[in-house]
Amino acid sequence: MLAVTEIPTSPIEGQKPGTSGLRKSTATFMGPNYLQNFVQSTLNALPAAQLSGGTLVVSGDGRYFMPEAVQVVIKMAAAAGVDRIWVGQHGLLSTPAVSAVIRNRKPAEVATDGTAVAGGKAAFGGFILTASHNPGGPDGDFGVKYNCENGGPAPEKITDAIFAQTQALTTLRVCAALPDIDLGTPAVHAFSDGGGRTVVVEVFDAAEDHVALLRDGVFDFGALKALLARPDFSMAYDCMHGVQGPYAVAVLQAELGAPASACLNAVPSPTFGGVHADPNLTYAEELIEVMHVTRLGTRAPHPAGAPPPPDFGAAADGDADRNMILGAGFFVTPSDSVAIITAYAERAIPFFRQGGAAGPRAVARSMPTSGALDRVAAKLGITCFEVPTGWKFFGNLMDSATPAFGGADYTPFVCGEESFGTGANHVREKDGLWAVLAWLSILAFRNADASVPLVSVEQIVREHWAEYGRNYYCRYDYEGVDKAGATAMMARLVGMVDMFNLGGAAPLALHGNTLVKADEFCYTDPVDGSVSAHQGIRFIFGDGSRIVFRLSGTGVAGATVRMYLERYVDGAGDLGMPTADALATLVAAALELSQIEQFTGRTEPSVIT
Ligand code: VG1
Ligand code: CO
Repeated sequence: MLAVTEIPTSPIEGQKPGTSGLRKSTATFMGPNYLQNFVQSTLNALPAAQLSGGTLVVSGDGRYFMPEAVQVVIKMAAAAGVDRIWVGQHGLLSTPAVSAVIRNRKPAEVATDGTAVAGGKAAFGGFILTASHNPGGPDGDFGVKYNCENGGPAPEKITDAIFAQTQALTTLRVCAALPDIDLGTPAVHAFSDGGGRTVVVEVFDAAEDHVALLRDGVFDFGALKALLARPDFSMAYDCMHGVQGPYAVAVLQAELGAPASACLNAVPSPTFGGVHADPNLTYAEELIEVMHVTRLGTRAPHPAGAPPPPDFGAAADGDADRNMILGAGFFVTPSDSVAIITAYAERAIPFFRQGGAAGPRAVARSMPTSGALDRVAAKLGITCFEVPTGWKFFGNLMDSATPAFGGADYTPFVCGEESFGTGANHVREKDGLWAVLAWLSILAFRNADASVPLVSVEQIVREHWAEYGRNYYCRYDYEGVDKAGATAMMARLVGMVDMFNLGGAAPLALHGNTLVKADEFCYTDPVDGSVSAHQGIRFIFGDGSRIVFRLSGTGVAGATVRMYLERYVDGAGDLGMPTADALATLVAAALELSQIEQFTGRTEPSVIT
């Protein structure tokens, strides 16, 4: 039953992991050996000592083709020497839950048929079958992320090794006789070859590890329960038909007593119900309507006779690592969200008081994320790291205190990205549910006295701006543009950066603003010294405003240009402008600077958020 079948194959072009995993159209992934080649290349890139007798996680976000892909990975992992394979029920695990499972789950000791299967190890890594915020379904995208033993996304040295394997692959190795596993029911399946080797496949409740971690190690569920019990408080969490549904139901309804109406679209669907499960102002259409927020993040007019919107709203992406936070008629930018969570962390979230800690010891944000977090860090007197886009760069900072690095201990730690990703070192992924519970914790902290009217999300954010100033912020995405045009545009911008730094006249239409710095962001990891170059082009102006350009590393068709805009106004300035007005001059400068219309043919971005 565990005999290994060798199947000849040949390299497939373009299997280079991007910002987070390999993403291609579903049709591409379903093509001959496409998934198999990538899985084999990943296994080949891992140390043999880890694979042999080791434990591996495989699950995904429920998208089309995922159940079949889970079975493929199980058979290939067994052939690579893995003795335990862990799968969430129905093949589901959110990305942060995979991280929690890798870090915390203990192996079962008895199989469902009574066979003793003691002696298993904790997991050394996991395959997450998801294209994350990309659309799903037969006409959408599929993807594979690989996470390492710390529970975090594979760093560049591993993804480079995987890519090298894809280019030289000759053989697939499969335990072809292993039956397909019934993923519908939690059970421990043991398969023996009669010669002393047993392979164990454990199917378990998808939510249990992650929920236990959040409940017992991070938040005060009692305080959250009290908030949700207030008759003047209501909330809506849009799971967008992705994998967050089972977790949102387990936490909000089962643990915290919220009504079923608090969870929208909470049953995972292979096509995400036909919506694009990306929690932003463009794609989370249903939620922004419920919350009375417009596509530009402003307050929508209250429809006559309609009930008031809930006090708190949130949305998740397909694999549930992202979050969008809304108040009634109010949008919280992800950059503000991570700053505000940090400001309240010590007071509102027990995790940040563990072991005598007085709040986070350090924070980090991706380069394009606004500087709102830096201001909170300065006030707290802690370091704020600026890393390239992509969660993998946060992991080393969180693990810095391990003996291998012998460095400073930066934990507890908060980090975030402008792209609706927020998290802490309780896992090594961004964690949408964590962000929602962090915001509920802030609300619970501010609203502990039920006899006083509710302090709203909007009030909390406005108070924060009054104290720290406001980083007006938005991002324009030009999705699926012609790749050659986008590349030429970026090359021209690099040329302008060079010219500026050589002291040449900056040929820039700056609308009255002075350019003080221009560069291509290059990051040297302070923990292991690894260097990541070409991480985005920055133009920084005299008043601290920034324009940043990057090409997406997660898009599938053509290229996606991201243009990030930021302007800081201090607490005494005008904090109440609509974002579009506050950034109008900067947007005009960015469009002229980049000539994006000439290069891509697009007059409008596809997403503004
Ligand atoms: C985007 C975001 C980035 C995020 C990445 C993965 O990458 O900008 O901040 O970490 O998606 O998110 P890019 O290269 O397209 O800009 V997920 O939720 O899709 O894993
Ligand atoms: Co995601």
